[in-house]
Amino acid sequence: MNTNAFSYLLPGTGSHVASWWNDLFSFVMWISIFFFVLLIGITLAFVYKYHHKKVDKVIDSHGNTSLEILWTIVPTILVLFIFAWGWLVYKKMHRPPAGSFEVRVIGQQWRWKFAYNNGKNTVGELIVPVGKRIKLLMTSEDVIHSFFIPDMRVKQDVVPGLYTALWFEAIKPGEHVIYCSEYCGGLHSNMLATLKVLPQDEWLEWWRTQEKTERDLSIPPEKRGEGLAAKYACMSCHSVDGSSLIGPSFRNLFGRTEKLTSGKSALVDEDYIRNKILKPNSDGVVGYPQVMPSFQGQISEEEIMDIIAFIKSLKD
Ligand code: HEC
Ligand SMILES: [Cu+2]
Repeated sequence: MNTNAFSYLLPGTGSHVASWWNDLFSFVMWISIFFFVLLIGITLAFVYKYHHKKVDKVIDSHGNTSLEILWTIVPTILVLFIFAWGWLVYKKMHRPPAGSFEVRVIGQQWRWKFAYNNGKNTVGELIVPVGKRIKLLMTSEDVIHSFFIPDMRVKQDVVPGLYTALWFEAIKPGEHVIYCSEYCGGLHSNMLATLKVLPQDEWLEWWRTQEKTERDLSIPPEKRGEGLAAKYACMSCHSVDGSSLIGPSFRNLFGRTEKLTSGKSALVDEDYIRNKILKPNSDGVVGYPQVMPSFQGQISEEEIMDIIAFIKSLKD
């Protein structure tokens, strides 16, 4: 879509608002370049023209009214013009148009959760159809975050106890990165998500497929658990190969005795894992930050059992 001489300075262009924004940006850039060249050019020309080897008499100058009026009026008009243009683009990007498709966004240290009107939920992935106005209604469970999709040129604070909103309309299918752009704690930089823009028919198919509530019993539980650990993003903090990421590795975890921050020790059994998933910050493993989020209310007992089976299977 719409490219200009300064595209290489800008993120991708995912919406009409983004391309209007690009136009304004390049207008400001061209003006800056024009005046840079003009002013430096005049300065250099005068340096040359009035060099002391050429001119030995100092000219006594006391200002020039018409010049002063010119260089007051021209920049004033330009700046007001830029303001008006910026205001129009800002108005369009700021207010969600009526009839937009609504998705609720919940920020939590350190991930983005999305809730759709038909009961679907996703973590770390916002899935929308192309060519539809999407309104995001946003709040936070803990601290102030900021929801930022550079390719759409939209950014908005996400505040606990308050709803804020933003909107965009994607112009082509594809993927865009979503950032948290407000420092929100130790793992702020991990707080990424993906905006997936699907063609309308593909999106409808995704929208209509019922989330499997029945577990697929033809798959062994540890395999189901592996899928769930990926779905709930456990794997962004826990490895399966023995290496420590943000949390301890799942390899050879089951049956181990852990030292806890309270000074007690605990045997890693089924109950310990279940408790950790539901109430992680009560008493953590020594040597790790207490940053694991609670999955209370999001994960079912069956799913917890499958994840336990998965962790149990990771034994040498
Ligand atoms: C944001 C990172 C993060 C995510 C996501 C996360 N954890 Fe954790 N987890 C940790 C950290 C850090 C610890 C160690 C501190 C503690 O015990 O609270 C931990 C500890 C654990 C422990 C105890 C490990 C031990 O050595 O005793 C288990 C079990 C566990 N997590 C399971 C899970 C499961 C299952 C999920 C997904 C449903 C998950 N975690 C998601 C960060 C995370
Ligand atoms: Cu954040």
